[in-house]
Amino acid sequence: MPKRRQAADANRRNFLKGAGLVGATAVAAVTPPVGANAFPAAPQEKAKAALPGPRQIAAETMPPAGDPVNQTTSGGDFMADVINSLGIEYMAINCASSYRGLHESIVNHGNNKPEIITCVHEDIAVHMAQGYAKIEGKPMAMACHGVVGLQHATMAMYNAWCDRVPVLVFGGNIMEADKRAPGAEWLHAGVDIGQIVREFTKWDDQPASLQHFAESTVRAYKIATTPPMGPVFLALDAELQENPIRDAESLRIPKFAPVIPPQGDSGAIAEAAKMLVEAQNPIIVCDRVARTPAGMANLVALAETLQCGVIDNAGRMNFPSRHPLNQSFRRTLIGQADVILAIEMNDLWGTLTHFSDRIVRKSRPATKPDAKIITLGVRDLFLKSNYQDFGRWQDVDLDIAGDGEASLPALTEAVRRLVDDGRKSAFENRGKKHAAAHLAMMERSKTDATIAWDASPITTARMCAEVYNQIKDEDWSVVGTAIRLNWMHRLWDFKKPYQWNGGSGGAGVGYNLPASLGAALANKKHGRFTLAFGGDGDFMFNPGALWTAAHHQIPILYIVHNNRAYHQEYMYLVAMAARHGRGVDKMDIGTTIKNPNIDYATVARGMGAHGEGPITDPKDLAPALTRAIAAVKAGGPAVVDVVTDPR
Ligand SMILES: Cc1ncc(C[n+]2csc(CCOP(=O)(O)OP(=O)(O)O)c2C)c(N)n1
Ligand SMILES: [Mg+2]
Repeated sequence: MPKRRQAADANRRNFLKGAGLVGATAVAAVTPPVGANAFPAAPQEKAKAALPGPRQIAAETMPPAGDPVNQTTSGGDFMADVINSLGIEYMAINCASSYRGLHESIVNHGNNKPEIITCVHEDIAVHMAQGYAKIEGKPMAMACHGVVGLQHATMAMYNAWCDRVPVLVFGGNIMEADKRAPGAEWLHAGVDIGQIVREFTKWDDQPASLQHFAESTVRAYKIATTPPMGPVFLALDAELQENPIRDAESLRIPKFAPVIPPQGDSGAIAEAAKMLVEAQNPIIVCDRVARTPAGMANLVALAETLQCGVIDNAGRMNFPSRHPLNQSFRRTLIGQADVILAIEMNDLWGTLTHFSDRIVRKSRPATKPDAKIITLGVRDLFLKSNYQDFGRWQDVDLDIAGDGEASLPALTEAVRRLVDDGRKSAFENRGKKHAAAHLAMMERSKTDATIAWDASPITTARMCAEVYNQIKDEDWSVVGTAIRLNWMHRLWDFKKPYQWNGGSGGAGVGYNLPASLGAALANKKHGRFTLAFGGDGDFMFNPGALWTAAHHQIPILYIVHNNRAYHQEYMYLVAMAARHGRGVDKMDIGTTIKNPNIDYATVARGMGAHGEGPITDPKDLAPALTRAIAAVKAGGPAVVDVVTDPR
């Protein structure tokens, strides 16, 4: 028997003897004499309490000091050093033996740095990283188990891919077949596990040595954070993690220098400036301009110099919601524009087209036939073939490859140089018209929001207004929320770079709750108040994220917009039925989440979070929010279930 096993065996036998469970004395101790109460039950209870728990068993499996198998180094230690060299704060994981070497190194050698965030599903871990990166401006890591954990991680990786967000995904694997234990280690290993996610990652590798790991991790970080950004994947060989380091002196952690994003060609920028300055009705449309806090300031500077309207698709916190030039809710301007500048657009064709599929699929341009279209962005610099997230082809007149945020100052300067006094006053007049229209839009929104104000269940407008009323004086950040809940952008005062972090990217449901949590994790150290709204359907994909929030004490106010349905899909079904004139009385089948109704507050409490609701009467909403906000301020998650549909 190997020395380690012998020692453990002896330890355990001694332990059992000591606990009175073996040998003659033990029998005497735990067996009361017949018919007597002389021996109380205490010795038995004591014995039960002393049964070996996981810590005891773990202690027994430690090799005795001086054992030849005792390792003083492991590849995992070096891997942890490499990961820490990149300043990665968190690693979200669902634990697994295929990366046990790295896991142990992080917690012991790295003293839990990066900090491990325990997740109950890999989809939660990746979505957390997606939400985090869009607030913190840098990636965090996640780790998962071979082919099975990675398969769970895929949809969140797809959302991050479509959203152009950097996430570092590590997946354990056992490359050498002769090293795999029978059973699960074979079931969870693959020849090329990166193949599972290759079509929606920017880069992947399976390092075969520690130096290879170091270089590939730094390379992966660099590729992930170079616009257009995206998730990357590294397979971690188990032997590499677990075995001693053989050639420590030859190992080197590579130096990371961030790539400076490319600016658009200066001639093309000058041409764009000329077209914009000479236009009568220029308009800016944008989606993912702001990468850093400078992004919003740069866009504001260009819009103010041109005094032109901005239509923001809100993939990032691009433009202040109450800026007079914000025309996001006046999309008719697209049809009036003679020059359209489209910056970092995700779906340009979709934005410049009227499309309907309610009766039959049909479309027509939203633009004037002679409108000139300029694009600026990195969207087309990195594409893949299978997944069709690039959207439909759009004809354009001037196509500038360059990072939007980085190129804006040069474009603004080029515009400024062309603005003479005559143009300046014409621009100011244009700006005044936009400002008046913006104000009118705000006033109309306020009036619209009062429609059915006292209705029960609660309108989404009232829900948003009640929430804003209670958080507006906090240093708030609303994250991970579907943009189609547009009352916030119509009414709230978004003006700081972290007050919004866009949507899911890939419209894969299950994003809102875990991604909000990742953003809340990033906001925590800045002392910001994080809140999010998520659908009931979305909530049920990943309710376990709340346990992570409670366990790691991540403060977040999470409002469940509970319409007891997959309402978007309900509406699609209604449209199908309308095509055939078949009536809509069966549309609940397969589209609703009722009978029984889910009690989200109870689910939340079961996960260790504060829970309020279900709230159907609008009068009950304000006090529930007050209690929930107090719970968030005490440091944890709180859920408020707001019922918005009678169903
Ligand atoms: C992973 C995934 N499954 C299914 C869908 C189809 N889908 C789109 S919206 C939606 C409803 C989501 O429900 P909820 O979060 O409650 O939002 P609601 O539409 O009710 O506002 C569904 C199921 C999807 N986009 N992604
Ligand atoms: Mg719903």
